[in-house]
Amino acid sequence: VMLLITATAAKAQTITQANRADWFKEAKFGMFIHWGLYSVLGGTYNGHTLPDKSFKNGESWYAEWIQQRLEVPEKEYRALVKQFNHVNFDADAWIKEAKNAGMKYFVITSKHHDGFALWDSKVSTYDIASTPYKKDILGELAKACKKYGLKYGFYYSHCEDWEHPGGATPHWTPQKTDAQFEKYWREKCLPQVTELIQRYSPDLFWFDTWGDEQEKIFISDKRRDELIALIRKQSPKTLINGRISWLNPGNDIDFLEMMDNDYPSELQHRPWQTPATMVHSWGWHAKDYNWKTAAEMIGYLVNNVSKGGNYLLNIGPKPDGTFPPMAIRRLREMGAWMVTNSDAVYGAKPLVLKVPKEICLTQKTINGKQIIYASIINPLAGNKLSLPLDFSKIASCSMFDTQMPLKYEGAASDVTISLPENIAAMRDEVQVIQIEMK
Ligand code: FUL
Repeated sequence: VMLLITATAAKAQTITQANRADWFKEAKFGMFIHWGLYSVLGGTYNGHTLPDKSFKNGESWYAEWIQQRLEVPEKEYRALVKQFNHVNFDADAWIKEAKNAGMKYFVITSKHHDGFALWDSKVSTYDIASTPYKKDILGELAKACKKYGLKYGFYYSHCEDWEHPGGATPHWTPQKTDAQFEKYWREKCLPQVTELIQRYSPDLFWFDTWGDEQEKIFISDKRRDELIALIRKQSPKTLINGRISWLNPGNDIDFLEMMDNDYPSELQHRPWQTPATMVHSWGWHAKDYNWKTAAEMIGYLVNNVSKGGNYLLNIGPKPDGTFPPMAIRRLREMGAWMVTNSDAVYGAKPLVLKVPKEICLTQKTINGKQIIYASIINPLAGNKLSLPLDFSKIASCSMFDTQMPLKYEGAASDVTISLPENIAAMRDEVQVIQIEMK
């Protein structure tokens, strides 16, 4: 027993700033969920539908912003609590879809900007316990993540909170004073973050700011550090994202959060991820039919991995608690691609060479030999793939999934691989070329 205790203690002590994010760097692909009262409205209120685009005049018009964008009176929005009754919610089914798609972690909105808590919160009655549904959604998901081996994290809107009288609100609304915000911070934000840690022991916190004027005031470095310290003290394993302070994340965060749907074309020197949507909105918008294809999304995933980052792909579940069929089809298609091609993703490191952006390069070493994966994420003009590699060092080239050998020719730093004749017609699939070095 003593040994066990010591071993556990030793394990707990070994978590450091340097290694805390190790799992995250390997995970590459995660599922993001936006689910809350806004999902009940699905983008339409009182006969008005939000434009099915994410931005209008440079501002976000996402479905989860409906309360503010369509100016739903507070009383009416709050009454949605009584309609939150997702009878078909099945945590196991969600996480199984994530797992089969090849995802290694799962992040859900524990509280979005509207301020509604998706768990039974002791510091607010604006929570799941007040709904007819009542069940411990976050607990069931935690259990399912454990079962399927996924890491588990929470989005928590720590700056915007449209329910608490002191929480930040959008910049076009009257602003709170710092003293009011301080009250929100002490009464709701910090206690709720503590609740989430104590009840669910999350592997990750996804905080959210986007550089508004009021954020500069409300999320001061002091408050940022206070929140970080609170988490570190109670749960050293828990990762914290860069959006805890868009303007000044500081050095104590664990990974950078890119802008929404932003895919960098260069290697980043800290762990990072892109939060991305399958459509335009994050929360359910019944009329948002901007579904990206599975191939497009695989392309984003592969792009990010080749630049050292992750891809956190969002689904907005429907009001009955199920995923939209369009999302399920895409997840399964991505999963099917992963079955034959995931070697280019998992355990692979970026390879930095000067190549067109259609080509994403990763590499790994197997039995002492370097294997390069060149994923073609957008159709090339012809069937020739040119890479700045040394011809004399190449042992073989092939289509990765079928292992079909490919001819190649070239010189010291310029190799041309002949791909199948009509590969350019393959518009809806990401093809992986494998290059084995000597
Ligand atoms: C943004 C939020 O305002 C959106 O509603 C969404 O949660 C996205 C992931 O981050 O900043």
